Amino acid sequence: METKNIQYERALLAGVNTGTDEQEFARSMEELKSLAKACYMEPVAIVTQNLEHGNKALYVGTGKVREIKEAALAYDADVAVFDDALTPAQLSNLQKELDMPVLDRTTLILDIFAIRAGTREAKLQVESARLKYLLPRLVGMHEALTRQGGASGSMSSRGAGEKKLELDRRKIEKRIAQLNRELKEVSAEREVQRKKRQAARIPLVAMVGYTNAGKSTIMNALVDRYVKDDDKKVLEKDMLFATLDTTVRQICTGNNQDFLLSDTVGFIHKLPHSLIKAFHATLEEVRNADLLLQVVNVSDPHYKEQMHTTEELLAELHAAGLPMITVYNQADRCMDAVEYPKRSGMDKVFICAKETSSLELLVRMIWNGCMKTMSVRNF
Ligand SMILES: Nc1nc2c(ncn2[C@@H]2O[C@H](COP(=O)(O)OP(=O)(O)OP(=O)(O)O)[C@@H](O)[C@H]2O)c(=O)[nH]1
Ligand SMILES: [Mg+2]
Repeated sequence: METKNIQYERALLAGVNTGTDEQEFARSMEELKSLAKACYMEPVAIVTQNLEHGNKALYVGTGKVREIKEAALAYDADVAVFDDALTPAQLSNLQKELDMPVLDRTTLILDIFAIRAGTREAKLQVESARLKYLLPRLVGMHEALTRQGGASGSMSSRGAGEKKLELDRRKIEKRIAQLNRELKEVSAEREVQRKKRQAARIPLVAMVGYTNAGKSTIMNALVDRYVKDDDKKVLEKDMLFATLDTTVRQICTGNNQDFLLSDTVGFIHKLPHSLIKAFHATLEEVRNADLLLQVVNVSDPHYKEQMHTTEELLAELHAAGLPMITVYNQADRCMDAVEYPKRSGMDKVFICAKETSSLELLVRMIWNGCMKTMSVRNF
């Protein structure tokens, strides 16, 4: 990605712990840091508070606002970023009280999605999600969106902010309606593709999981081994939300045991609802799958919480009841290879996406899983 000429904004991060355990809260704040960095911000200070409930008007308590303001001055912060989706009222009040641009976790995620969106469908989905999020917050967002600095791709200077603000609410609504129409067209194209695949009766295996778990790496490794066509590869990278689109590839393992594998956008804790809705079409493959592979980065100390987030999001997508194999990936980073088969079972497998023996084991498990589903469905 282009990184020159980027002016990093100094960000103060703030979060409220409303009863989750300390570790979980610390993880959420760590993740907020990574999100801020991915939006070309430099986190300079962190302010946190334990509250029973988030303050309705200000998200944090009144006294805490003063502390945030002082910290922002002391650390010369350009922007304050809060670890939850702020209500329109909270956003506008905080902006007034702090007298500085205020953003929230959702805006950061939407910003990263906008930076990464490559295909027409992803761009339409992201624009629609951002406008829907912006609409009720127009007044409060104004300060934040017209702020100086930031990445050439951030909400402030990408045009999606200021330009849209010049438009009135009606124009934004009109744009959302137009985006919805265009998305319907793209969705119809996708449906044609899906029907074709269903007619071919090749099982569809959908990878899901937390961002950075290794889904695209597995896709590429299987393409490398069984398809041998570099043009069919996708982007794999150590960054949040490397993948935003769904890619489907036919994996030709021979012996009439081909299957279709889909790689899609990764999940994250507190993924905005507007985004889940906007990515409905992209995630359609997941709902239509014969088998899910939940890819987990087992070397991440927080992998259990990440699995929990993935499972919650699957339920929201109405895909929770589908047959699933849990793929504990990146096992090479935390255990010896001899452990993989010992720990694997009927519906779980430990692998390293970069090792041939792991890939062979994974393919065998996938095919067994498909056979089971297909016999149940009388495929
Ligand atoms: N050591 C090791 N690294 C891995 C393994 N699998 C993936 N990685 C690395 O993990 C990082 C993330 O991999 P991706 O495949 O891009 O992750 P993803 O799940 O597609 O992430 P999103 O697209 O953001 O959802 C990359 O730097 C990979 O090289 C593995 O089995 N072992
Ligand atoms: Mg990916």
